[in-house]
Amino acid sequence: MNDLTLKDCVDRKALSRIQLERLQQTVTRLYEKVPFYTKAFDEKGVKPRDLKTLADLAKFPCTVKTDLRDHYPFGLLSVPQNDIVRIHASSGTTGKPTVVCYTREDLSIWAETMCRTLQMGGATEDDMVQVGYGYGLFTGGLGVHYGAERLGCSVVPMGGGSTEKQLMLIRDFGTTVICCTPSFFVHLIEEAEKIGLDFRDTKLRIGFFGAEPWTEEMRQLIQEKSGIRAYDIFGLSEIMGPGVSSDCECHCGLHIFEDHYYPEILDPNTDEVLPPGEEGEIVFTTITKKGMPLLRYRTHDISRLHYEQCKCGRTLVRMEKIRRRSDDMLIIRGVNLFPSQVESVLLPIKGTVPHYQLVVTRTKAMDELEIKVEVTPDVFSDEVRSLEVLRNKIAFEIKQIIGLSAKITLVEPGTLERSAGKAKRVLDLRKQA
Ligand code: DLL
Repeated sequence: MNDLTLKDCVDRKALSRIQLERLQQTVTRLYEKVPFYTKAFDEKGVKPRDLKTLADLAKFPCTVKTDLRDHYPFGLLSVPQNDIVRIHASSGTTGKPTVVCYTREDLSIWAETMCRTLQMGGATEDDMVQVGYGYGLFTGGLGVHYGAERLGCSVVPMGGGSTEKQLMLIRDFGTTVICCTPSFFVHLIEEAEKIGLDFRDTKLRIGFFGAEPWTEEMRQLIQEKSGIRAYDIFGLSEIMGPGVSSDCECHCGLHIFEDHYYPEILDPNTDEVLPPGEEGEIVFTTITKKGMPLLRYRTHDISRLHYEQCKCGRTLVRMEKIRRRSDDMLIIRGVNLFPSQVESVLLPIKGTVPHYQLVVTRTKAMDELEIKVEVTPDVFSDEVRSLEVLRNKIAFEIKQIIGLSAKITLVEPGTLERSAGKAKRVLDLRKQA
């Protein structure tokens, strides 16, 4: 066990002491250096000295995405601007991007937590890591890159997209670790099949997949089809980027690097802090960040926290895999639906491939759900009757498990748009009506 892995196994009492000390420093810093927080603390009637225990954090104000937008681009810095050595931004669907800034020390912590992520999945300095996340303002590429370099791996900064080249490098360079979105890796598997490349005949052995929700069913499918071990990696730009938490070989939740990112679960409706094990919105406070620390940042991601020690020996709290966001719930004819529920139903059904899209429309106040599903080439070339059987089976399962009647459209392999970044699973056309 090396020094960094030891950090994942620290005694929880000692960890709480470190967290409290770091939290106290963070609230003091925010109150003194960031006018937005000075005002927010005063409005809530709290002072940094009110944080005497970890539970006291609940008295402090939360931060939301629009706060970052309202202070675009550099209004939330807690250091002079020339201490900032890197800037990233996440592209919102509307308006200005959300900007995040890092000092040299922040980048070092980020590289450390990303390095711990890679180690958790069994990567070592002997690995060759192909970074298939986008470089640029998105945090995926550079975040993983510096973590892999910190570990001492040989890093291939491939970036997103360029399917053929990705496959060529995997084969020719002998890439052992790939990092990209799970949906893009599924695309790579399919394209590899087309050119007769079986990942089992390459050196590829581990994948770190994240930046979008993916199910346990998808993990199994990826592992079966490619022969590699698939790990979930979570993060968000506002907090740091990839490597806020990640799963270990037990796959029973993602360990949060709690010595840097302090988590809470809130009831999204009442904003109350929920006890361990209860489901709610995960909220993070950065406790070591200097450039742009954030207090109680509302992620909209829904999860649960489990504090019991993991079988892997790590003591770091585990957050359940994110299957949905509080803002991606579709309400169709009164039934609540999350895109990941559809994924869980579809994947075990033979003849389908893991590319699907939900199209929601409204005709005369009536919501309609169409699920477009790609099928395997053999099913598609089969007779009409077997397509009909498959369509009925999917419709039946969706109705049984989710409680919704949906129109199922089976489409030819390769028809749905592939993304090199985050997959677009939902087309909600009701808003445009
Ligand atoms: O997606 C950072 C990242 C890059 C994470 C590469 C992992 C790998 P943002 O673009 O700011 O940052 O998006 C953050 O993406 O709040 C979640 O909703 C979602 N997300 C990220 N990782 C996962 C995951 C990057 N493993 C938002 N599972 C988050 C589910 C994820 N959702």
